[in-house]
Amino acid sequence: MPPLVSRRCVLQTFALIALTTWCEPVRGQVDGAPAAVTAHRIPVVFHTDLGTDIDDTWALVQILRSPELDLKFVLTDTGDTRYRATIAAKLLEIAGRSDVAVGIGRPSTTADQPLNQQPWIKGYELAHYPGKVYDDGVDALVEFVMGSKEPVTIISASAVTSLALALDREPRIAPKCRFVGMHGSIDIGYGGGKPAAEWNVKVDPAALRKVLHAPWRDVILTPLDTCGAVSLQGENYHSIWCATGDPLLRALIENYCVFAPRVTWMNCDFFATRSTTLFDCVAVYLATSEALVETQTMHLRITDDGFTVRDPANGVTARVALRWKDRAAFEALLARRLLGR
Ligand SMILES: [Ca+2]
Repeated sequence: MPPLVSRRCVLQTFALIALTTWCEPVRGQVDGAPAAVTAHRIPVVFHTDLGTDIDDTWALVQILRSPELDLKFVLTDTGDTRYRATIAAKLLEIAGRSDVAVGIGRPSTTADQPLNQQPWIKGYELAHYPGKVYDDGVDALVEFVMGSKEPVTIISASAVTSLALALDREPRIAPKCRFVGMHGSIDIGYGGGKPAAEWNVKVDPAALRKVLHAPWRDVILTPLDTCGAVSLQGENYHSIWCATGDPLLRALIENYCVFAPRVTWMNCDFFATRSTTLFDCVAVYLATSEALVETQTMHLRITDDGFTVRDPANGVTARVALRWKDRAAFEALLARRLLGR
């Protein structure tokens, strides 16, 4: 038996045991409503490639559990966008949030995008989602933004092919939105290494160039320099792993258990004790606060091979969360948020 198959079998068995012998249920919040509702909640679009890496799933739950944010619309992007929309719809339905519209972005075949959460949506029909599903998610996004009475925050956790398309169809969406993105790598790359061609840039650099040049109300990015260092471990993770009485967190951990044996770019044999890197969760945080990061206004050039390099003369202006003031505080906050505390 090839080693990869063997590893997958062991992990699948472990994941199945974990799912069936989970910790005691934790009582408490059992729906998707935030723990507290602030006076003004920010209308949010979540732009996502949910279903390849698992961090988008964490980020979607984080949005649903952030009392400052009012999720209105999910737009899927890159690869099999219908598959991604199906995961979003099933999660939203479990959260009791089928008031959120789901838009299917433009599908693409340009990058290898494994469907690591496919078993979780087996038997779930997107057509049966009680909320709105738009086959042309790009048009629906434009319509939503143009019809919004107040500014919208786009939390982008994906390559931006469909957002660039939306700007082509209706450039006036930009001044109505704030753009918060998980994109780039300035001084630090994956695993703390040297600057890298970050995935969300590398998949479609021309689209990101177009998006960053648009006249948004504000642009703030979390590159790998900040988001690449975040994960939940110890009690922060354990409390979520054990929250089996909470349907949304249970769905999150189910997805993680499905993902772990299938992911090909790491040996995810640690899923019972910690999360993977939660890149996209930092973008969600930046939509609510910047208190725990140091930001810098920078001029960035997007290279054709997916790098984001400083270029004071010709770069596009963006605010960048370049360093943490207190990453541990963020991770503790993230755990509390996910738990609805
Ligand atoms: Ca993502």
